[in-house]
Amino acid sequence: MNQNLFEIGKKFKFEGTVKEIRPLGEGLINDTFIVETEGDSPDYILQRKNKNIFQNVPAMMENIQKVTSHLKKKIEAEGGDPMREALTVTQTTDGKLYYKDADDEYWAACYLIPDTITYEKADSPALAEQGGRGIGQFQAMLADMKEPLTDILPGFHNMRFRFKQWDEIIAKDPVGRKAEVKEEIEWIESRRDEMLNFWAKAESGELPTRVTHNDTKISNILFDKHGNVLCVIDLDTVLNSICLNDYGDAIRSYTNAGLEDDENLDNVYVDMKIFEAYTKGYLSQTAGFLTPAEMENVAFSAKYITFEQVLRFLMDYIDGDNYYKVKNEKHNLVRTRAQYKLLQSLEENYDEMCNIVKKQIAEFKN
Ligand code: GN1
Ligand code: MG
Repeated sequence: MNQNLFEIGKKFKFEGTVKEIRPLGEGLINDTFIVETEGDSPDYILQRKNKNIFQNVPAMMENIQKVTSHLKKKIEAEGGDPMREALTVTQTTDGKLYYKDADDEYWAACYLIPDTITYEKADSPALAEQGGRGIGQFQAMLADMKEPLTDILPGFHNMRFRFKQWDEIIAKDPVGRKAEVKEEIEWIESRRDEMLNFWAKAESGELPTRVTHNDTKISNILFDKHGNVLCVIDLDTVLNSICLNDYGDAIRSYTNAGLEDDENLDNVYVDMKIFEAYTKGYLSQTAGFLTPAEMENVAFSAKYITFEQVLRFLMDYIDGDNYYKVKNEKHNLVRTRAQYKLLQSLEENYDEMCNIVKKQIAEFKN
Protein backbone atom coordinates (compact mmCIF):
# COMPACT_ATOMS: atom_id res chain seq x y z
CA MET A 1 0.00 0.00 0.00
CA ASN A 2 1.08 3.52 -0.73
CA GLN A 3 2.96 4.57 2.42
CA ASN A 4 1.83 8.16 2.06
CA LEU A 5 -1.83 7.16 2.08
CA PHE A 6 -1.21 5.05 5.13
CA GLU A 7 0.33 8.04 6.91
CA ILE A 8 -2.65 10.21 5.92
CA GLY A 9 -4.97 7.52 7.27
CA LYS A 10 -3.25 7.75 10.66
CA LYS A 11 -4.46 11.34 11.02
CA PHE A 12 -8.09 10.24 11.26
CA LYS A 13 -10.02 8.69 14.12
CA PHE A 14 -10.47 5.33 12.42
CA GLU A 15 -11.59 2.50 14.68
CA GLY A 16 -9.56 -0.69 14.45
CA THR A 17 -6.38 -1.35 12.48
CA VAL A 18 -6.11 -0.18 8.89
CA LYS A 19 -5.46 -3.14 6.59
CA GLU A 20 -5.54 -1.49 3.19
CA ILE A 21 -6.31 1.84 1.49
CA ARG A 22 -7.16 1.50 -2.18
CA PRO A 23 -8.70 3.68 -4.93
CA LEU A 24 -12.46 3.71 -5.38
CA GLY A 25 -14.72 4.86 -8.21
CA GLU A 26 -14.22 7.24 -11.07
CA GLY A 27 -15.19 10.68 -9.76
CA LEU A 28 -14.42 13.53 -12.12
CA ILE A 29 -13.15 15.81 -9.38
CA ASN A 30 -11.76 14.28 -6.16
CA ASP A 31 -9.50 11.25 -5.53
CA THR A 32 -11.40 8.69 -3.51
CA PHE A 33 -10.11 5.71 -1.52
CA ILE A 34 -11.63 2.99 0.57
CA VAL A 35 -10.04 2.37 3.96
CA GLU A 36 -10.38 -1.26 4.91
CA THR A 37 -9.80 -2.20 8.54
CA GLU A 38 -9.10 -5.56 10.17
CA GLY A 39 -11.93 -7.75 11.42
CA ASP A 40 -15.29 -6.25 12.37
CA SER A 41 -14.15 -2.65 12.67
CA PRO A 42 -15.94 -0.21 10.37
CA ASP A 43 -14.46 0.73 7.00
CA TYR A 44 -14.17 4.31 5.78
CA ILE A 45 -14.04 6.50 2.72
CA LEU A 46 -11.01 8.77 2.45
CA GLN A 47 -10.87 11.57 -0.11
CA ARG A 48 -8.34 14.03 -1.32
CA LYS A 49 -10.52 17.01 -2.13
CA ASN A 50 -9.70 18.83 -5.33
CA LYS A 51 -8.45 22.14 -4.00
CA ASN A 52 -8.51 23.85 -7.40
CA ILE A 53 -12.26 23.41 -7.47
CA PHE A 54 -13.03 23.49 -3.77
CA GLN A 55 -11.06 26.51 -2.72
CA ASN A 56 -12.44 26.56 0.79
CA VAL A 57 -12.37 22.97 2.03
CA PRO A 58 -12.81 23.96 5.71
CA ALA A 59 -16.07 25.77 4.85
CA MET A 60 -17.14 22.87 2.65
CA MET A 61 -16.69 20.45 5.53
CA GLU A 62 -18.59 22.81 7.88
CA ASN A 63 -21.46 22.82 5.39
CA ILE A 64 -21.46 19.02 5.29
CA GLN A 65 -21.41 18.85 9.07
CA LYS A 66 -24.37 21.26 9.37
CA VAL A 67 -26.41 19.35 6.82
CA THR A 68 -25.69 15.90 8.22
CA SER A 69 -26.44 17.05 11.80
CA HIS A 70 -29.81 18.37 10.66
CA LEU A 71 -30.56 15.18 8.75
CA LYS A 72 -29.54 12.95 11.67
CA LYS A 73 -31.89 14.78 14.06
CA LYS A 74 -34.77 14.27 11.63
CA ILE A 75 -33.92 10.62 11.03
CA GLU A 76 -33.70 9.90 14.76
CA ALA A 77 -37.02 11.64 15.40
CA GLU A 78 -38.61 9.40 12.80
CA GLY A 79 -37.12 6.24 14.34
CA GLY A 80 -34.56 5.71 11.57
CA ASP A 81 -30.88 4.80 11.85
CA PRO A 82 -28.79 7.98 11.61
CA MET A 83 -25.60 6.01 10.94
CA ARG A 84 -27.11 4.32 7.89
CA GLU A 85 -29.44 6.99 6.55
CA ALA A 86 -27.09 9.97 6.70
CA LEU A 87 -23.41 10.45 6.04
CA THR A 88 -21.11 10.56 9.09
CA VAL A 89 -17.94 12.62 8.82
CA THR A 90 -14.95 11.02 10.56
CA GLN A 91 -12.87 13.60 12.36
CA THR A 92 -9.11 13.80 12.57
CA THR A 93 -7.34 12.75 15.75
CA ASP A 94 -7.22 16.43 16.73
CA GLY A 95 -10.94 16.88 16.25
CA LYS A 96 -10.99 18.61 12.85
CA LEU A 97 -13.24 17.84 9.89
CA TYR A 98 -10.28 17.68 7.48
CA TYR A 99 -6.54 17.13 7.42
CA LYS A 100 -4.17 19.38 5.50
CA ASP A 101 -0.97 17.56 4.51
CA ALA A 102 2.57 18.88 3.99
CA ASP A 103 1.77 19.61 0.32
CA ASP A 104 -1.28 21.66 1.33
CA GLU A 105 -3.61 18.98 0.04
CA TYR A 106 -6.89 18.60 1.90
CA TRP A 107 -8.16 15.21 3.04
CA ALA A 108 -11.48 14.25 4.60
CA ALA A 109 -13.03 10.96 5.66
CA CYS A 110 -16.38 9.47 6.41
CA TYR A 111 -17.83 6.25 7.73
CA LEU A 112 -18.51 3.65 5.05
CA ILE A 113 -22.09 2.45 5.42
CA PRO A 114 -21.92 -1.34 5.02
CA ASP A 115 -24.22 -3.58 2.96
CA THR A 116 -25.27 -1.01 0.40
CA ILE A 117 -25.44 -1.03 -3.35
CA THR A 118 -24.64 1.78 -5.77
CA TYR A 119 -25.53 2.00 -9.43
CA GLU A 120 -23.90 3.77 -12.32
CA LYS A 121 -27.10 3.61 -14.35
CA ALA A 122 -30.80 3.61 -13.54
CA ASP A 123 -31.56 0.36 -15.29
CA SER A 124 -35.20 0.09 -14.21
CA PRO A 125 -38.08 2.50 -13.58
CA ALA A 126 -38.41 1.09 -10.05
CA LEU A 127 -34.83 2.08 -9.25
CA ALA A 128 -35.33 5.53 -10.78
CA GLU A 129 -38.45 6.06 -8.68
CA GLN A 130 -36.48 5.18 -5.54
CA GLY A 131 -33.73 7.60 -6.58
CA GLY A 132 -36.31 10.35 -6.98
CA ARG A 133 -37.72 9.58 -3.55
CA GLY A 134 -34.19 9.78 -2.15
CA ILE A 135 -33.48 13.29 -3.38
CA GLY A 136 -37.06 14.37 -2.64
CA GLN A 137 -36.74 13.16 0.95
CA PHE A 138 -33.34 14.78 1.29
CA GLN A 139 -34.78 18.14 0.23
CA ALA A 140 -37.89 17.68 2.36
CA MET A 141 -35.85 16.93 5.49
CA LEU A 142 -33.75 20.02 4.87
CA ALA A 143 -36.62 22.31 3.91
CA ASP A 144 -36.77 23.78 7.44
CA MET A 145 -33.02 24.19 7.90
CA LYS A 146 -32.53 27.86 8.71
CA GLU A 147 -28.78 27.96 9.26
CA PRO A 148 -27.20 29.34 6.07
CA LEU A 149 -24.46 27.43 4.26
CA THR A 150 -21.28 29.05 3.00
CA ASP A 151 -21.35 29.53 -0.75
CA ILE A 152 -18.22 27.51 -1.47
CA LEU A 153 -18.84 27.34 -5.23
CA PRO A 154 -19.97 30.84 -6.18
CA GLY A 155 -22.10 30.74 -9.31
CA PHE A 156 -22.26 26.95 -9.54
CA HIS A 157 -25.61 26.61 -11.33
CA ASN A 158 -25.86 30.33 -12.07
CA MET A 159 -26.17 30.76 -15.84
CA ARG A 160 -25.17 34.41 -15.75
CA PHE A 161 -21.92 33.41 -14.08
CA ARG A 162 -21.43 30.50 -16.50
CA PHE A 163 -21.86 32.81 -19.49
CA LYS A 164 -19.39 35.25 -17.97
CA GLN A 165 -16.81 32.44 -17.74
CA TRP A 166 -17.81 31.31 -21.21
CA ASP A 167 -17.40 34.75 -22.79
CA GLU A 168 -13.96 35.16 -21.20
CA ILE A 169 -12.70 31.78 -22.36
CA ILE A 170 -14.14 32.18 -25.85
CA ALA A 171 -12.47 35.60 -26.15
CA LYS A 172 -9.15 34.16 -24.97
CA ASP A 173 -9.21 30.85 -26.84
CA PRO A 174 -6.14 29.86 -24.81
CA VAL A 175 -5.18 26.67 -26.67
CA GLY A 176 -6.53 27.50 -30.13
CA ARG A 177 -9.39 25.01 -30.13
CA LYS A 178 -12.17 27.49 -30.88
CA ALA A 179 -12.12 27.26 -34.67
CA GLU A 180 -12.65 23.53 -34.56
CA VAL A 181 -15.86 23.80 -32.49
CA LYS A 182 -17.80 26.51 -34.33
CA GLU A 183 -20.89 24.38 -34.61
CA GLU A 184 -20.80 23.41 -30.94
CA ILE A 185 -20.40 27.06 -29.91
CA GLU A 186 -23.56 27.84 -31.85
CA TRP A 187 -25.43 25.19 -29.80
CA ILE A 188 -24.68 27.32 -26.76
CA GLU A 189 -25.25 30.75 -28.27
CA SER A 190 -28.62 29.86 -29.78
CA ARG A 191 -29.97 29.04 -26.31
CA ARG A 192 -28.37 31.88 -24.34
CA ASP A 193 -31.53 33.96 -23.85
CA GLU A 194 -33.78 31.03 -23.05
CA MET A 195 -31.42 29.81 -20.34
CA LEU A 196 -30.75 33.26 -18.88
CA ASN A 197 -34.51 33.84 -18.68
CA PHE A 198 -34.85 30.77 -16.50
CA TRP A 199 -32.03 31.88 -14.21
CA ALA A 200 -33.65 35.33 -13.94
CA LYS A 201 -36.44 33.62 -11.99
CA ALA A 202 -33.88 32.54 -9.41
CA GLU A 203 -32.37 36.02 -9.31
CA SER A 204 -35.73 37.68 -8.74
CA GLY A 205 -36.66 35.23 -5.98
CA GLU A 206 -39.58 33.84 -7.96
CA LEU A 207 -37.80 30.51 -7.52
CA PRO A 208 -36.76 30.33 -3.84
CA THR A 209 -33.40 29.32 -2.44
CA ARG A 210 -33.28 26.10 -0.42
CA VAL A 211 -30.71 23.58 0.77
CA THR A 212 -29.71 21.59 -2.28
CA HIS A 213 -27.34 18.76 -3.10
CA ASN A 214 -26.14 19.83 -6.55
CA ASP A 215 -24.72 16.53 -7.75
CA THR A 216 -27.68 14.17 -7.82
CA LYS A 217 -26.50 11.48 -10.19
CA ILE A 218 -27.50 7.94 -9.31
CA SER A 219 -24.05 6.95 -8.09
CA ASN A 220 -24.48 9.45 -5.26
CA ILE A 221 -27.29 7.46 -3.68
CA LEU A 222 -26.84 4.33 -1.60
CA PHE A 223 -29.53 1.69 -1.96
CA ASP A 224 -30.19 -1.26 0.32
CA LYS A 225 -30.33 -4.86 -0.90
CA HIS A 226 -34.03 -4.57 -1.63
CA GLY A 227 -33.53 -1.62 -3.97
CA ASN A 228 -34.86 0.92 -1.45
CA VAL A 229 -33.07 4.23 -1.15
CA LEU A 230 -31.00 4.47 1.99
CA CYS A 231 -28.74 7.50 1.98
CA VAL A 232 -27.67 10.42 -0.18
CA ILE A 233 -23.87 10.74 -0.31
CA ASP A 234 -21.21 13.03 -1.84
CA LEU A 235 -22.24 16.17 -0.03
CA ASP A 236 -19.32 18.33 -1.23
CA THR A 237 -21.64 20.53 -3.22
CA VAL A 238 -24.43 21.13 -0.68
CA LEU A 239 -25.39 24.76 -1.14
CA ASN A 240 -28.23 27.21 -0.84
CA SER A 241 -29.60 27.24 -4.36
CA ILE A 242 -32.79 26.47 -6.26
CA CYS A 243 -33.98 22.94 -5.62
CA LEU A 244 -35.21 22.27 -9.15
CA ASN A 245 -31.62 21.90 -10.25
CA ASP A 246 -31.28 18.76 -8.14
CA TYR A 247 -34.20 17.30 -10.02
CA GLY A 248 -32.86 18.51 -13.38
CA ASP A 249 -29.38 17.10 -12.80
CA ALA A 250 -30.86 13.76 -11.80
CA ILE A 251 -32.97 13.65 -14.96
CA ARG A 252 -29.80 14.41 -16.95
CA SER A 253 -28.07 11.41 -15.45
CA TYR A 254 -30.88 8.88 -14.85
CA THR A 255 -32.80 9.16 -18.09
CA ASN A 256 -29.83 9.02 -20.45
CA ALA A 257 -30.05 5.66 -22.22
CA GLY A 258 -26.36 6.01 -23.07
CA LEU A 259 -23.27 7.19 -21.21
CA GLU A 260 -22.38 10.74 -20.22
CA ASP A 261 -19.43 10.43 -22.61
CA ASP A 262 -20.90 8.01 -25.13
CA GLU A 263 -19.08 8.06 -28.45
CA ASN A 264 -22.03 6.44 -30.15
CA LEU A 265 -24.67 9.15 -30.19
CA ASP A 266 -27.36 6.66 -31.22
CA ASN A 267 -27.16 5.32 -27.68
CA VAL A 268 -27.98 8.70 -26.18
CA TYR A 269 -31.62 9.71 -25.75
CA VAL A 270 -34.12 10.29 -22.96
CA ASP A 271 -35.79 7.15 -21.68
CA MET A 272 -39.26 8.48 -20.92
CA LYS A 273 -40.18 5.52 -18.69
CA ILE A 274 -37.27 6.41 -16.45
CA PHE A 275 -38.29 10.07 -16.65
CA GLU A 276 -41.80 9.30 -15.49
CA ALA A 277 -40.61 7.05 -12.66
CA TYR A 278 -38.00 9.48 -11.32
CA THR A 279 -40.48 12.35 -11.49
CA LYS A 280 -43.03 10.31 -9.58
CA GLY A 281 -40.54 9.46 -6.82
CA TYR A 282 -39.34 13.06 -6.55
CA LEU A 283 -42.76 14.68 -6.52
CA SER A 284 -44.14 12.14 -4.05
CA GLN A 285 -41.82 13.75 -1.48
CA THR A 286 -41.79 17.37 -2.62
CA ALA A 287 -45.23 18.25 -3.99
CA GLY A 288 -46.21 19.21 -0.43
CA PHE A 289 -43.71 22.07 -0.18
CA LEU A 290 -42.88 23.20 -3.73
CA THR A 291 -44.32 26.63 -4.57
CA PRO A 292 -46.53 27.10 -7.66
CA ALA A 293 -43.62 28.77 -9.48
CA GLU A 294 -41.34 25.84 -8.72
CA MET A 295 -43.93 23.35 -9.89
CA GLU A 296 -44.29 25.18 -13.18
CA ASN A 297 -40.57 24.96 -13.82
CA VAL A 298 -39.84 21.37 -12.85
CA ALA A 299 -39.59 20.05 -16.42
CA PHE A 300 -37.57 23.01 -17.69
CA SER A 301 -34.91 22.41 -15.05
CA ALA A 302 -33.92 19.20 -16.86
CA LYS A 303 -33.16 21.16 -20.03
CA TYR A 304 -31.41 23.86 -18.00
CA ILE A 305 -28.98 21.56 -16.23
CA THR A 306 -28.26 19.50 -19.33
CA PHE A 307 -27.56 22.69 -21.27
CA GLU A 308 -25.28 23.84 -18.45
CA GLN A 309 -23.39 20.57 -18.67
CA VAL A 310 -22.93 20.97 -22.46
CA LEU A 311 -21.62 24.46 -21.82
CA ARG A 312 -19.28 23.36 -19.01
CA PHE A 313 -17.77 20.46 -20.94
CA LEU A 314 -17.31 22.55 -24.09
CA MET A 315 -15.90 25.47 -22.11
CA ASP A 316 -13.39 23.14 -20.46
CA TYR A 317 -12.43 21.74 -23.85
CA ILE A 318 -11.82 25.22 -25.25
CA ASP A 319 -9.94 26.15 -22.08
CA GLY A 320 -7.54 23.21 -22.49
CA ASP A 321 -9.06 20.74 -19.99
CA ASN A 322 -8.37 22.48 -16.72
CA TYR A 323 -11.48 21.47 -14.78
CA TYR A 324 -12.62 17.93 -15.47
CA LYS A 325 -10.32 14.93 -15.40
CA VAL A 326 -9.95 13.66 -18.97
CA LYS A 327 -8.88 10.30 -20.38
CA ASN A 328 -7.68 11.75 -23.66
CA GLU A 329 -7.44 14.99 -25.60
CA LYS A 330 -10.95 14.79 -27.05
CA HIS A 331 -12.72 13.56 -23.94
CA ASN A 332 -14.42 16.86 -23.07
CA LEU A 333 -15.53 17.24 -26.68
CA VAL A 334 -17.00 13.73 -26.71
CA ARG A 335 -18.82 14.58 -23.48
CA THR A 336 -20.07 17.83 -25.00
CA ARG A 337 -21.55 16.05 -28.01
CA ALA A 338 -23.15 13.30 -25.96
CA GLN A 339 -24.73 15.78 -23.56
CA TYR A 340 -25.94 17.87 -26.49
CA LYS A 341 -27.62 14.84 -28.01
CA LEU A 342 -29.35 14.35 -24.67
CA LEU A 343 -30.42 18.00 -24.61
CA GLN A 344 -31.94 17.64 -28.07
CA SER A 345 -33.84 14.58 -26.93
CA LEU A 346 -35.14 16.49 -23.89
CA GLU A 347 -36.23 19.31 -26.21
CA GLU A 348 -38.08 16.85 -28.44
CA ASN A 349 -39.87 15.30 -25.47
CA TYR A 350 -40.49 18.53 -23.61
CA ASP A 351 -44.28 18.74 -24.06
CA GLU A 352 -44.70 15.20 -22.84
CA MET A 353 -42.39 15.87 -19.89
CA CYS A 354 -44.54 18.87 -18.91
CA ASN A 355 -47.69 16.74 -19.10
CA ILE A 356 -46.21 14.03 -16.90
CA VAL A 357 -45.14 16.58 -14.30
CA LYS A 358 -48.56 18.24 -14.31
CA LYS A 359 -50.40 14.97 -14.00
CA GLN A 360 -48.29 13.82 -11.10
CA ILE A 361 -48.47 17.08 -9.22
CA ALA A 362 -52.25 16.87 -9.44
CA GLU A 363 -52.14 13.32 -8.06
CA PHE A 364 -49.86 14.09 -5.14
CA LYS A 365 -51.73 17.25 -4.24
CA ASN A 366 -54.93 15.26 -3.75
C1 GN1 B 1 -18.61 16.54 -11.37
O1 GN1 B 1 -17.05 14.75 -9.37
P1 GN1 B 1 -18.38 14.38 -9.80
O2 GN1 B 1 -18.35 13.39 -10.87
O3 GN1 B 1 -19.25 14.00 -8.63
C2 GN1 B 1 -19.16 17.96 -11.20
C3 GN1 B 1 -20.64 18.01 -11.48
C4 GN1 B 1 -20.89 17.48 -12.87
C5 GN1 B 1 -20.32 16.06 -12.99
C6 GN1 B 1 -20.47 15.52 -14.39
C7 GN1 B 1 -18.02 20.05 -8.27
O4 GN1 B 1 -19.12 15.70 -10.38
O5 GN1 B 1 -21.10 19.33 -11.39
O6 GN1 B 1 -22.24 17.49 -13.16
O7 GN1 B 1 -18.93 16.05 -12.65
N1 GN1 B 1 -18.89 18.46 -9.86
C8 GN1 B 1 -18.31 19.66 -9.68
O8 GN1 B 1 -20.29 14.15 -14.35
O9 GN1 B 1 -18.03 20.42 -10.59
MG1 MG C 1 -19.38 15.04 -6.77
